[in-house]
Amino acid sequence: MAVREAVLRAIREGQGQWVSGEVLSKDLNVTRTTIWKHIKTLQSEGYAIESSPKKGYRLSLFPDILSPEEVRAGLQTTVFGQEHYLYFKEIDSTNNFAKQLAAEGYPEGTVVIAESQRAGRGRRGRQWHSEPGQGIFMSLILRPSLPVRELSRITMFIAVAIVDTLNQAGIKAGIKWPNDVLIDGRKIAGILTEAVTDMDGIEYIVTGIGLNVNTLIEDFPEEFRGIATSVREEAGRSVPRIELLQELLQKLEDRYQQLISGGFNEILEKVRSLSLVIGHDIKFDSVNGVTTGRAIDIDNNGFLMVRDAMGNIHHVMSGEILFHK
Ligand code: BT5
Repeated sequence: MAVREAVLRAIREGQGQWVSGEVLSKDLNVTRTTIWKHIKTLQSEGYAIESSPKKGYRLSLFPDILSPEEVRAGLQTTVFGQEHYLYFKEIDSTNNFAKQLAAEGYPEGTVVIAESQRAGRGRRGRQWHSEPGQGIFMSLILRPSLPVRELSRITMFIAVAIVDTLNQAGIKAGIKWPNDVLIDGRKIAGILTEAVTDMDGIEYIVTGIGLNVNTLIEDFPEEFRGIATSVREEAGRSVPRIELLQELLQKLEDRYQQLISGGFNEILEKVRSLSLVIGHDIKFDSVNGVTTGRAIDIDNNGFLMVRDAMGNIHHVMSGEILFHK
């Protein structure tokens, strides 16, 4: 057997454990430098082999990279992520890029994915922390024929699809209207929906999802450590992102189909049942500035219904919810 095959076989048989370079060189009767050269070649071919001067070599069993080859291989969706799946090791923001693509005419179902973002965005210019290689940072182009007033329905179906995906991984989560997915008060995912509209309605929508997958609490910037969580923290083990993303794209497509075929009521019911806001006293932005009231329901357009101290009902389209009690 050629040395190359023997090296590959030995580290494969190591099943993710370290295999010492010294042992390899003795077993194969070649110098350690020869082993090292073969490892280099294998790495350049794409094998995820780690090397450590003390421990030797280790082949990562799950190369957990969200490249089109890896993700599309088991993707069962009809449209989402199939024909147009744009993948970046690093980008400023997947939403920014997807907006450019949408303006150029890229179709519904186009997906932009990045392993890391230099300028991941939340709403109102806030930052989204994108731990390199540890999360799902994606944007999806949609072109629904919805009236502009129903735009909030988009963020709702996305939130439900994220919760569906987490459920599948054995994790229960709730929705903090309008765009946060939380577990025990900590944020696991955020949604950023941006739309371009004209007189006739919605021209296109780019909806961005940031989902913390394998980030450990200590890897978040200090200011987010008390408010953020991840799939890994909740499940107690690291989770292959490829499968999670395939599942997410499927759930997104299923829920979107439901939405555009007249099934928003079921989505709304689900949002109501998962809502962490309904029934709570909250502060919210209104035309009069910040007002307090009790969140009582979510209406048919996806607006939050809040009753203020005077008994007036406000239909809040978007905004910041601060829990009051
Ligand atoms: C959001 O905004 O929650 C929307 C986040 C959307 C991110 C995705 S990633 C792919 C796509 N490309 C982009 O550039 N963006 C989208 P907002 O509700 O404004 O929440 C932002 C707040 O969440 C921050 O001010 C922090 O408090 C918190 N935060 C930031 N990064 C976080 C993280 N990784 N996990 C949990 N919380 C985080």
